[in-house]
Amino acid sequence: GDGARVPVLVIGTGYGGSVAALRLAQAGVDVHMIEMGMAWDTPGSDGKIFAHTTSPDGRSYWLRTRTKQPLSNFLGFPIDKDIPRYTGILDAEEMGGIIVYQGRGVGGGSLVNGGMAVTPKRENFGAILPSVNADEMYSTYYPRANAGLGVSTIDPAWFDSVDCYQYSRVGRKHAQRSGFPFVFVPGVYDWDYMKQEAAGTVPKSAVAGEILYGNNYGKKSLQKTYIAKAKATGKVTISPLHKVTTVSPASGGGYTVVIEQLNTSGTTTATKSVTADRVFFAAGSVGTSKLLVKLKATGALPQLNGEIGKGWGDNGNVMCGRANHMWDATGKVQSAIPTGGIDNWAAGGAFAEVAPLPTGIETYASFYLSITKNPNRASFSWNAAAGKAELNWQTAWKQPSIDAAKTIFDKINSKEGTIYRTDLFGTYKIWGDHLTYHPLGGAVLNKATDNYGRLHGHPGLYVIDGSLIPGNTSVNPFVTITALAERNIEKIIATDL
Ligand code: FAE
Repeated sequence: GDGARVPVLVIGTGYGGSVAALRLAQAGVDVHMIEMGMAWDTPGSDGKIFAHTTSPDGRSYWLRTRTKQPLSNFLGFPIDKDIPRYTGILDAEEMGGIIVYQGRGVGGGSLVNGGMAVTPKRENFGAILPSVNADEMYSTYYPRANAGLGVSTIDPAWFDSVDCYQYSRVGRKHAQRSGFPFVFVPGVYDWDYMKQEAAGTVPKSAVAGEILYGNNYGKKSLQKTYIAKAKATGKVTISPLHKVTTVSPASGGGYTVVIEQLNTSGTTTATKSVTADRVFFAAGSVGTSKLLVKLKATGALPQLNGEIGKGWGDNGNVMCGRANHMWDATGKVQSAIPTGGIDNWAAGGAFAEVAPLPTGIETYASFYLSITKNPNRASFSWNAAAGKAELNWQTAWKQPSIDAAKTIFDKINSKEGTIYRTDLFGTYKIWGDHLTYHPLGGAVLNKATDNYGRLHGHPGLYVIDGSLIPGNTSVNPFVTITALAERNIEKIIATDL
């Protein structure tokens, strides 16, 4: 409540925040988590907590009156539609030259994401987090993160036989015919549950195509893993629909945190002030960067260093579709959880996931999200006149990603005698180069912070989310975010508390 004093306040309930909360609570510390999004624990009038992918409603978007679907078009026709303005689950945040998709709610990105849980190849780790001891990460913290998240890999025999992964098998065939390695991508979906979905014995989630706006059943979001364990300690409380706006040194030590309570229309209904001995910034790459840039520029945290807001990247995300021949149907039933990827990182700088197009009809399309080696980095700065933080990403900076993705798909198209789809992102537009699902950086480890996430200049302030990672992880990021958080919180508990 207003005026309270807490030992630890965590801003955000995504991967970094959930790891911090669990480990601190297990060490005996009381933790208060502040989350701007909703709790996502109560069914709507249709009996479901989350809206379906193909019928978005107010629950689907964060404070928008019209959907902003990543695939904006189908057969060239725009598919966005009007929805009620509501504190929904997916934020399509327009940051100048790029739309940054993020989860909103208790569980952060784990609510909306594809659940692909990928540990980078060891040989790539030095380029991802150069100041971190890779031996420790691969022997201790990646295994700890994978265990905590409940990561496992699909049964290959089932993959080979089931209708809902026909799209992925077509992707494998085309990759292999062009000489690219196809790899299974581990995930946090409950594969046994998915088998029952496919058999028709339980309510369907992934097999019904639920993705982006939440999975009603089989996905192990953070609500079911780290956050469930954290709550079970009895030492963690969570305030949903509360947004942190300011953190500044308190006169008697610790930090004063100003928090706005929101209603489901996004209107502030109360402003509260809490004092915390320690504050963990876990608002995600964009959320943490925006807060820190503002707090430095406005003088609330004047000792933050010049690295704040820098080193931001999009993990090289770029999407595309290919039009298959009639004999390469991808299936009208497609599991929303991708489970395969094409690895051309070493030769071409691209790792491409074979993604579903869960439209419910046969599209003869193969769809891909590529993660590429894009060297461009943007930074956040404070626009005092507008009263907001801005990102200087340029649309043209996606070109290296397109070039990297083409090392895979130009070759496959040439081998198969196929072409790119031009109807998914507009009219005659091949590349989905306007967005990212994987914002990273803005408070980079060992630059804006020390080598464990302690912010320079203000003892007791920490960063513990994707903003620590300088722009690229070579694969999907959440396992690395979780593993780094496990490493850092272990050190912080051992030495700071
Ligand atoms: P994050 O999970 O974003 O959590 C931050 C939390 O802080 C959010 O709940 C915010 O609402 C909250 N917040 C922000 N500002 C404030 C504030 N001022 N006050 C209070 N609360 C605040 O951060 N990654 C993978 O590895 N595999 C995938 O398959 C995958 N698929 C994805 C699909 C989609 C559609 C999207 C959007 C993302 C996907 N990602 C995937 C990315 C992944 O979800 C993301 O990297 C992590 O969620 C980032 O974790 P953080 O802890 O940094």
